[in-house]
Amino acid sequence: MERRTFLRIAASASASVFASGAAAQAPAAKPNIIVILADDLGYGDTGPYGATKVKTPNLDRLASRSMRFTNAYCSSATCTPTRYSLLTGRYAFRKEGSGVLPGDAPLLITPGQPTIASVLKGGGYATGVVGKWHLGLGNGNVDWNGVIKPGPAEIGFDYSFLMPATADRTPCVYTENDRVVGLDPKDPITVRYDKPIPGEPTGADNPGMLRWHPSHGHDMAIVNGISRIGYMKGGHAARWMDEGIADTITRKATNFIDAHANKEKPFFLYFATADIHVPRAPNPRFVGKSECGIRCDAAVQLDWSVGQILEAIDRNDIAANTLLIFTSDNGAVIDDGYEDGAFEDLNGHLASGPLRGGKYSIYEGGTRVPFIVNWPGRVKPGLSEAIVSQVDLLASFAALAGISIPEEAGPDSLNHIQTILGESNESRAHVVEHANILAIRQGRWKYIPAGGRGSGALYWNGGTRPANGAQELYDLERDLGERNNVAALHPEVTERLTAMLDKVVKDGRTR
Ligand code: NG6
Ligand code: CA
Repeated sequence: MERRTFLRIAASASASVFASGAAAQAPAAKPNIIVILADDLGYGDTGPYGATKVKTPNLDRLASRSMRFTNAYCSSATCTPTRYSLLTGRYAFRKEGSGVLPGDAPLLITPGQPTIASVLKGGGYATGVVGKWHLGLGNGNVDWNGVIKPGPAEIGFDYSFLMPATADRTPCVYTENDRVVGLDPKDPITVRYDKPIPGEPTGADNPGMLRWHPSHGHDMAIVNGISRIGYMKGGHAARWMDEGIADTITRKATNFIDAHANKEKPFFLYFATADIHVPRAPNPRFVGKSECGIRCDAAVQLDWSVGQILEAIDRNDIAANTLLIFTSDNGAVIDDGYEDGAFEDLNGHLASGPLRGGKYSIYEGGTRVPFIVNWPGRVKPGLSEAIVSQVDLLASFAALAGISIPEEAGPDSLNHIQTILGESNESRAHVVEHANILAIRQGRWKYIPAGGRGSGALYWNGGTRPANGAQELYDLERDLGERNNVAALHPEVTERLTAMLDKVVKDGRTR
């Protein structure tokens, strides 16, 4: 047996020993772990997943040295629920109120509920989160001028630098470790979502002040000539410049790597980019750098951010000891509320690649996402068609680092670390897809039950589904684009998958 093969088998054997909770026999590998979570990046938006009109050289280089997955899922077709599931290892459909949150929502994850951050921290990691949060902060009624708690610190992060909600929601400021950055106390911040703040211009009343007009919603507070969701007053010195967001948060992320590389503790960094979510206002140095408009220019900027992370890894010489995963929080959307030309400038670019639908949609384009796993020396470059899910990261990272997790942790998080590292082709037994209805994928089959609320205006690429639609069954091996509903031909399969989905829902957990 080759030495490398032996080492790999030995390493994975010890990982599963730890996962099963047996006595420690050898020190577990505790690599640094970096998760880069892009926002609204579609399955087909990058070079490694077939894009040609947008060049992503850093992701191409990364992918050429990584395991690239073609059947990887986020939990949900929007942001908040996916982030909840990723961090807690619990399907968000189980959590009431885990839909897209307003910017003044309280913290969605209960302090004490295990998260990837708290589990790894408990296992000796230094933990940090940088970028888009969108999981709520505080207990309701946040005072943005004081200490904002509970937040990331209460669920396991030693360090945080956040955009509290989304780029298109107020407050348009950063927080660092529980406080707004750069706030002038003489210009305090007020945020509200229920009604306008007297004296503050809104997009609805001042279209002449806007760079782009909203196409849906987004007609409240005006910040940098862009009207947002939510109202805001004050905090002028602290407000972000949209064109500088990628620079700012990428620098905070690489600062975290520089500060924690090669220290006694390994580190976990969760870097959540604002790209390529609306409003798409990339730095001028990226404008016009793609052949598919402003949305793709934002993808070029995202690729730059990834390149900066790779450079920080190289500069600190930690590649051999760093597991890096690049993925997205939901599928692609073209018009997500602003008339920014994204649709007009598509130029044939297929944001969802070969998949049907996109963000918000129950079809594959909603939740099947890029997933690139890099760990030089440990993860072999290649392609994996195994079904994997972000919800498994908690249990899988814990197993990798030799940390046993309590029974109640990550109720839907299964240890699939060997598949994630490309050492096994074993798929997750099934995966639930969550949009305005739940669907289930098992092996080649994708089943969407009858019913559901239906979906409307923002849907594209065949993503629309009528309210109370008929049941749908697709054979993804033959019909990746979900064009031929074969439910009527395979009643035994629809029955089996109906029962399977019911059980996942009723049991309250899958682990
Ligand atoms: C929707 C917004 C959309 C986007 C989304 C959240 C409207 C009409 N649409 O409600 O623009 O902000 O919420 O996106 O307001 S996510 O990626 O954070 O889930
Ligand atoms: Ca998103």
